[in-house]
Amino acid sequence: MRVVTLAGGTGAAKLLRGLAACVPQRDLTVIGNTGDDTEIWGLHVSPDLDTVIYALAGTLDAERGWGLADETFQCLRAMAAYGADTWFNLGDRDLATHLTRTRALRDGQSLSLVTARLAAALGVAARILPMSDDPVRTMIRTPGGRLTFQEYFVREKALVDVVGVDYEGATAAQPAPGVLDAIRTADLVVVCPSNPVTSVGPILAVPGIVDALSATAAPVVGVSPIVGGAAVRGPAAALMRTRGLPISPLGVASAYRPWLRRLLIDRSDLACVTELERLGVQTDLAEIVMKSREHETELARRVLERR
Ligand code: FO1
Repeated sequence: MRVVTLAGGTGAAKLLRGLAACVPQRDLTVIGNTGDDTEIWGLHVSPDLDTVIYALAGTLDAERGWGLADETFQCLRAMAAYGADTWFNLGDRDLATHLTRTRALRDGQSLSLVTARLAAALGVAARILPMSDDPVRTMIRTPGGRLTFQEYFVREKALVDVVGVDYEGATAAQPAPGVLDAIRTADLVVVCPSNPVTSVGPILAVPGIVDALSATAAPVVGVSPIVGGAAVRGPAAALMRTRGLPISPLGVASAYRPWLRRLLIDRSDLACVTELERLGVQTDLAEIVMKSREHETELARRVLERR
């Protein structure tokens, strides 16, 4: 069974670990968000791709949900002594990933190629595809000016007001090799419980991807990142508001219409079922907040259920 997933970072990583416990990794394709990519100390950092790779390699830091487990930050401290910006915490071993990626990109390799190399080197058998090899950057419009996603999320701790979100470069971007084909030939497409505006939104903004989602014969199944009127984690609520989306599974379904066939929502959102079904989205109640590995696998099992 070929399972294709659209994925952001931390929330997606948990479900992907669950899916990898249910299907062989080689049957799993991840289309990852690169709108969060950024340059730190001259290095190209792809946080969401790395989070997914580390999760499937079994080396992701479980507490933080990003970076490597048992990481040290000696280089970060040394950079601080030189007066460098240190609001983005690059770990010592994580740096090896960014150094390798940056060198390969400078040598003319595509982001897809270097991503595949990094994943293979870490023993990940799943196919990890960036949404595009072209630069697409999620820019957050605030009353004080535009910020990159990482400036907004990490440096400003998502505490500034948001007036809009742009996917810079998206209209000129092409899907990375294999992305459209993977969607078209999938047996199941899964939209991970990631932020609809800043994690899945940039993927959908790449021309051709929404058309492929609409045309695929595979059911497209989503897992709501919103539970009981709030995001499970992160600033999804504030960002959805800028798009006029209700902060509920209904807002998630609206962002993914008309191609979303089925949505798993938390039991506490039972009240949304009638309206969701009216929108043409089959709805399943589940335990959405993944607090343990068993829980990740259980939710993945529910996602894989045929209806
Ligand atoms: N998130 C933070 O909240 N603070 C950090 O300092 C931070 C560093 C970091 C380094 C490498 C990496 O791959 C991810 C990192 N993240 C950090 C996570 C990242 O900012 C976000 O979780 C994603 O971009 C959102 O999906």
